[in-house]
Amino acid sequence: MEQLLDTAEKIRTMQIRGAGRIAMAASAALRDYAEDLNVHTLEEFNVSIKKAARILVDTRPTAVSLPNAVMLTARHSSITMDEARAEIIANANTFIEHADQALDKMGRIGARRIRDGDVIMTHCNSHAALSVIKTAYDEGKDISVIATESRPRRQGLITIRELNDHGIPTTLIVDSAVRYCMKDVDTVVVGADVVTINGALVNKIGTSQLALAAHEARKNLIAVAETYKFSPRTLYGDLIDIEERSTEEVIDPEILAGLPHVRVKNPAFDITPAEYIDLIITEAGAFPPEMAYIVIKEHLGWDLTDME
Ligand code: RUB
Repeated sequence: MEQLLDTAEKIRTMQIRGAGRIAMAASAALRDYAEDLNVHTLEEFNVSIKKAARILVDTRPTAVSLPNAVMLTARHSSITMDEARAEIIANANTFIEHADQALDKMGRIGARRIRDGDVIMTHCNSHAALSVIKTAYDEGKDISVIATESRPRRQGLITIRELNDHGIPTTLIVDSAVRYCMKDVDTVVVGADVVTINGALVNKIGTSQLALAAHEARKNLIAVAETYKFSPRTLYGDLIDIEERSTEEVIDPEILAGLPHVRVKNPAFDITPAEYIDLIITEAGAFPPEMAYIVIKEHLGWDLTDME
């Protein structure tokens, strides 16, 4: 349990972050927990797995990759404890392998949409978006990137380091420079925390501003999302829970304490409607956002009635 709690804490404090990495870490944590779980009956085993799954899912509320990964890992149809344990271990290994391969596949599929000479704008730090950008570059395309800082956690600094290390010419901008710089951009490429049933994209706060500016300037916006970031929950009308993070990420608490009439809001994600998204790149192919339902139904690999 200690190891699982450690992973949960790392996700909560964002030492492990990004929807894909969170999903893989949670799946691995549940696998290791199941492997070491020392109980006597299948019932006890199931109760403990359910509790552990809850701890992981409760760490961050928005990225659906987390509950999807946990559910795909924890489900089993075994009637003995040893079989259930083996099934969960196999589920996790399959999920993690699939997630790893998905990044490569999305890179190759997405890179086809990047032309020689393109200037790409990206936001926050998305392994999926970076896979597309790096693959296009590795294929010999002469591209450059405009990366946003992504306040307040400044994940853009991780992105520029990664792009720099890959040799890709990169310009860092503050988030408020997005619209001003859009004239220089050919394509916007971003990651995803959730793709909803109606093709809306939930991603780092500010993504919808990039989308609005891209739409206004008639530039394409591509979202890159593994199929496990599509949300079957939204099929049942569930609302997406947008994470509100600590105000301390935005302003020094001592300064805030001296401003009794001021309150601070720190939403971590926002929602971009489908009409601002030109294409969603998944490991199963490139889809218009209107096809989100098909992706959920055919590629997520579970029975949707499970969700009821
Ligand atoms: C990260 C973020 C990323 C998506 C996709 O937010 O919004 O764009 O999670 O990332 P945070 P990836 O830093 O708050 O976790 O493509 O790596 O899964």
